[in-house]
Amino acid sequence: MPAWAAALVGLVAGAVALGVSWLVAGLVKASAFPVLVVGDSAVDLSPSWLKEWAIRTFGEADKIVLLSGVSVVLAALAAGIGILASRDLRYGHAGLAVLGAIGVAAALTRPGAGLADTLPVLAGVAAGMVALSRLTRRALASGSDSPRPPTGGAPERRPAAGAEEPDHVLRPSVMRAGEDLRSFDRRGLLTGLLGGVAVAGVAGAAGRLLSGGAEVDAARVGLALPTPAAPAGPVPAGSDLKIKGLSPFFTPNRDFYRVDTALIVPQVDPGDWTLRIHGMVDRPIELTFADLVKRPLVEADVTLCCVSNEVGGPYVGNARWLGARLSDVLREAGVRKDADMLLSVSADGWTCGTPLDVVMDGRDSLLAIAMNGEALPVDHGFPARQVVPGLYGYVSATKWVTEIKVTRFDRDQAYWTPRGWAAKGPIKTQSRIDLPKSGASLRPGRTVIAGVAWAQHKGVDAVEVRVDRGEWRQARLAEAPTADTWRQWVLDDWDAVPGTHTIQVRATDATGYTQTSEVTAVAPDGATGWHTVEVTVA
Ligand SMILES: Nc1nc2c(c(=O)[nH]1)N[C@H]1C(S)=C(S)[C@@H](COP(=O)(O)O)O[C@H]1N2
Ligand SMILES: [Mo]
Repeated sequence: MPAWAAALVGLVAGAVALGVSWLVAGLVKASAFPVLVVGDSAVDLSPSWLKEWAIRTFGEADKIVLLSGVSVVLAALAAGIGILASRDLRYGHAGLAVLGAIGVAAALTRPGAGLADTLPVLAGVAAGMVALSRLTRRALASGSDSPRPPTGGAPERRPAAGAEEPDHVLRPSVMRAGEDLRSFDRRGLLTGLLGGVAVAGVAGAAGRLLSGGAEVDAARVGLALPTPAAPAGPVPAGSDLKIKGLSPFFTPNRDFYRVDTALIVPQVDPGDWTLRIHGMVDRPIELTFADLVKRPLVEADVTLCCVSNEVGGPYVGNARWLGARLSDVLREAGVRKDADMLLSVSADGWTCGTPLDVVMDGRDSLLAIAMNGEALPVDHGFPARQVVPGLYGYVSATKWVTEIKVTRFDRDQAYWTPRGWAAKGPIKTQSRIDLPKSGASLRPGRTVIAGVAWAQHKGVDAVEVRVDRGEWRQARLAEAPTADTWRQWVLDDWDAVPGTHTIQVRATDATGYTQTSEVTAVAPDGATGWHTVEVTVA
């Protein structure tokens, strides 16, 4: 069999393996799909610098890039396995077994994994082996089934040298396969490959249907949001300056940044969801979604921010959240005096460590079920997530939260802590220039400079702007309903003259602290420095 055909056999056998494992993953647990499990493990095992580089370079496309990379590697391996199998089927099977072993190891080391999580890999490898042997045999079918070519006959039948071979023309199956590919059956291979692709496609599609995304979407859309017991106060009229190009006061859900370690978003049915609160408490609690929704719900406007947000970066957004007060639920459970940390766990096993004193100090720390007037989008934690004003997301904002263990920082560690991030993550006062955009070409004359600034739970008191390292000038601040949200700001009388210009911003919070000019990296506890943009005026 020529190498290209063997490689195709490998690719299709690989597709069958993945299709069948997707089907079985749909039956057992969608997140057990081997490609995702291996991708998840790769994310967890890769060093922090690599993860930071990936987030910096690919931004929110990092997951797509990772999965594409895994797919390319898998395709290359499958093609190689096909070539091995064409030499000796046992080599091909051994190759599949090695991939399967990697998949099983990855599946078993995921948080909360059980033996059932290995079924998709095992089924996929078995299906891949069957497909590989059948396709390889099919491709060689005419070689074994059709009459032997004359030159392959027994010595006594071999014609004398130079003699004609009259029966050659009577053997169409040999002609069909071509002179140099005597035992290779193109048509057998083609029908086999098509059959394999069909099996892979049907199994994969069934797996997709079974993995439950559709049901969860339906449950989400059908959810009636209760009226809040404590509605948010009216948003002051001047909170949104409505300047084109400036971040709106409320970030629409579809534009809200997304950061998490989930390669596929956990699909959690609110009918099955529970939240278990245990650990250093007097009375462990288990809440159903119905229990949560029945509680008096609070509305709060809170600006969420990621510790990985570079100065001037996009990982910050403001929303109106609706949820139950986390402190009330914890008080019912009876938190012990010596506890100082909440270790929350998501449906997919991610963990987050939140300082208990911050949650209990009276701020609007929520178990949120809605965002900007609709049920939480699945990407943002449906059916329930934490929101704590003033803490970076990695230490506070657990999405798809299913468990809260009351514990101590000296006893437990959350996901990011051993990976080089600070155990506690209060948000640093920051400001960003939205207008003009960095690198913009502007006309001379009066030009609007505008942006947002945040110092959650402290409040932004002042924003200053300077051009070409000249005098700092006070920007005009928009209103903000509470200290927990960002504030828009604007300086609308900059007289832009031709040339290149550097615009910088810095905020001062209500504690009197002014942003430092010192530039630090996002790790371990958030970037510092002044956002700086360069523009050209001509
Ligand atoms: N389950 C889960 N929740 C999570 C994370 C995660 O990886 N998994 N990432 C956190 C981080 S780092 C941030 S910044 C916020 C982002 O929330 P968003 O995606 O809704 O903007 O979610 C937090 N909650
Ligand atoms: Mo984050």
